[in-house]
Amino acid sequence: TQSCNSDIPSSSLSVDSESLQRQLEKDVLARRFIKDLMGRSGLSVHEDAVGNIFGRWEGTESELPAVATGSHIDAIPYSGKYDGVVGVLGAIEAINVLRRSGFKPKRSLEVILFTSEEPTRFGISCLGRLAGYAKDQEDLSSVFMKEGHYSAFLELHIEQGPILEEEGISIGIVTAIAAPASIKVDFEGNGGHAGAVLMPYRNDAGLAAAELALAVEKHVLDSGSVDTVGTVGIMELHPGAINSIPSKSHVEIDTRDIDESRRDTVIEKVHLSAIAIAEKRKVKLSEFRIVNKDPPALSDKSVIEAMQFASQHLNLSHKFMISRAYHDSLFMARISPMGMIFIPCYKGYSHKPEEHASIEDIANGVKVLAVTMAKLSLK
Ligand code: HGY
Ligand code: MN
Ligand code: MN
Ligand code: MN
Repeated sequence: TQSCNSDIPSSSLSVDSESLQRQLEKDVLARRFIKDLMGRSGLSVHEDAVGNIFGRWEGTESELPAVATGSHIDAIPYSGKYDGVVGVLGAIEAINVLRRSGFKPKRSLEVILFTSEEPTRFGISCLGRLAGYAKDQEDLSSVFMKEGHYSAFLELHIEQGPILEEEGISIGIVTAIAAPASIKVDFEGNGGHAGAVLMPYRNDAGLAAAELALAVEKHVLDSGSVDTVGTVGIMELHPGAINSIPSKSHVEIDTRDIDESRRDTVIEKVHLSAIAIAEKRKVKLSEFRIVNKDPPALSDKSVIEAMQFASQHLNLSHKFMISRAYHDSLFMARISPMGMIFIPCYKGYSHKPEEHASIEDIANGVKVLAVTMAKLSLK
């Protein structure tokens, strides 16, 4: 049956901004807190073998694939408290909004807290889907979701860029997510005494790392597009003493682009540079490991239309845009029609303590998420 829009909650939805703001502050209590919130929202809660947490609101036709939404609550060091968290607490509040409005889901609605989206803890991002750390294979297979498991997957997230705030637009409707890749590189040299070893006799692993970092910048800038980015966020020198020539260096590189082949060209050039630098400086290139090299993801047309309907229904300004950050949605797009809802954040800041989103913008995002889920649930 076609969902008639009269079943969609009216635009006078009520978001409990007070408690949502408080929840954002309290987020540090982490998963237990989230499971407790899910329970209080009447969701039935279960956890899988890698710690993804699912809260489910059974629909009237619960045998149909559910509509899911979610994000992450883990963060990188010295960062903010909105990246990911808005998409988990906001999703639970969207369920509360629908319940308060008297909405009855046809397809079940599921809120997901994904384990370890950030690469900080385990050196690889979005662990909750692609690789598990369950105690054995049998458990791990229980983690994988099959294509069609959900009828749609949505993620509410801060933009982590300046566009919405600069243009005074309330909602970003994400059409694509850029393709991320990460590389780990190790150089080894002889090291030695910083005073006693004259320059001609050195093979300094630290300078090899420094030269590679500049090579990353050069290859990225030479890509021919401003959409290509590259970052050396980690550079470790061993033994890390002012008066000892680095005998080892460890470099971690993040490079992305909305064009996958352009990104892959950068990776190839960086690899050639690492080999050339090792030769020139007589150090050993002991590791050049591509940790991940993911394709971009496109949002699904029907989900985009539902997000656009919701923004119009709520009379909120909105624009189509791409996400240069990756998200749990990048991987969920491989098994389900995907869509992301962006809200503005302060000066576009993210992955730093100044990250901030106003509770008004968060409430707008929650309402758009609620109406989008309602529309997709009645499909
Ligand atoms: O790095 C990213 O794009 C995400 O915030 N983990
Ligand atoms: Mn992040
Ligand atoms: Mn995030
Ligand atoms: Mn290494």
